[in-house]
Amino acid sequence: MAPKHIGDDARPSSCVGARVERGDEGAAATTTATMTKVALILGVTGQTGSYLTDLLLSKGYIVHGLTHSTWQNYPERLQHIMCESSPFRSRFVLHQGDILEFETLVRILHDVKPCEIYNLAAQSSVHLSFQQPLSTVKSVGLGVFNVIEAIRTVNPTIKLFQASSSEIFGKTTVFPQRETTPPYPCSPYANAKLMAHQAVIMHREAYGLYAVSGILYNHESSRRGANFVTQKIVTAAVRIKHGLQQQVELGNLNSRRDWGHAQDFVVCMWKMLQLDEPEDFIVATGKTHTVRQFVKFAFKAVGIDVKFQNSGTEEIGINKATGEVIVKVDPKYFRPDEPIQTVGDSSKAFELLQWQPEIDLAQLIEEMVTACEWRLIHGDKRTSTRIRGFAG
Ligand code: F7E
Repeated sequence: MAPKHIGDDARPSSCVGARVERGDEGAAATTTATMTKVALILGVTGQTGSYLTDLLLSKGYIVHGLTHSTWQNYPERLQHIMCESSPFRSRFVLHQGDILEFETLVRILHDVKPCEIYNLAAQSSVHLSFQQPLSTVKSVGLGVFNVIEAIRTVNPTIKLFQASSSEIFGKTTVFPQRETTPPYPCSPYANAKLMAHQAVIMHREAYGLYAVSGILYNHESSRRGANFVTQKIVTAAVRIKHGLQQQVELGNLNSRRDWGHAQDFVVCMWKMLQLDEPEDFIVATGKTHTVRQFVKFAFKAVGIDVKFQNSGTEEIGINKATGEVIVKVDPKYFRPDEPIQTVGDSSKAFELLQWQPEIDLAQLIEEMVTACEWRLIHGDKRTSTRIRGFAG
């Protein structure tokens, strides 16, 4: 499928790096010309891709994004960039295609000449990976081989960021996990992510590529997809508050996750590509909470106190003020297996990148609730609410 370009006039003729040093013969002076950096984001229409786009545009980059989705209008999460009034529109180009199509990747790399590629493209639901293991392994595991081969074919100096996942640690008994913690994946998604993770290391060591993995822990925001537990809970809390829904059914309430904000995580991803030597990093908050705690916090944020009683599949959450059952457990949301707890130690990122998350869980929930309220009032369009605005 031929890639479709929106905003074709923004396509640059070249991009090899941020700065070019030129010796000025005769004048004995050196002129420093700054060239605009060009990045390619694979999986640009997802939550993380959209925040990364905001960040890179705010840093002056020309950003090309690849999405496999077909779209009628603008993708919702990129609407604030692609609308007529956006000052960033001329520096953003959207391409349509799949990372599993090698020819498409090679053609785009030839056309666009990126200096940085961020691979965020893949099926990202752990739950769905149990139902669709092969397609998950293809997009998550094989996709990165295609990207690396395209880089090797077109320009091996392109820097690659690969979105790895805390899911690779799976059933580890090491808490918190570090870059050196042995993996123990327990889902098709996690196995595929581990394959991609190892592929990055292997190609880096074998061919000297600048290819790195950020081991990303759960990262959420108002732009999170509805099928992930944080957005599901926040949306239910807001709808229950407004009388639009009576209760929410959830799966494993005991599961503990290290939840950060996607807007913080993209900063770390970018920093990872600015080093001289390629390194993998844990990207996490270091704090972990149960799904049950998240439920309590989210309902509290809309003014509802929840009390839990019973256990296992009989567990229920009750609105303390009214006595109504507003949370139930439905085993259909259980997974055949999953990590009991994820919590990451990102001290390496702090030491080498001076990165640490700035948005805590309370702020994250508040932002998600505000955005959800906004969507309820203004129809179902996703808001681009941000805590610290980058763009738009
Ligand atoms: O589940 C439990 C569920 O689907 C979080 C992806 O970005 O982060 C994400 O994967 C926890 C799990 O995210 C429901 O069992 C309970 O323990 O929001 P989630 P995830 O599976 O942790 C990692 C780092 C990634 O790499 C992934 O791409 O919540 N849970 N009840 C539920 N989860 C869902 N979805 N729905 C429920 O009703």
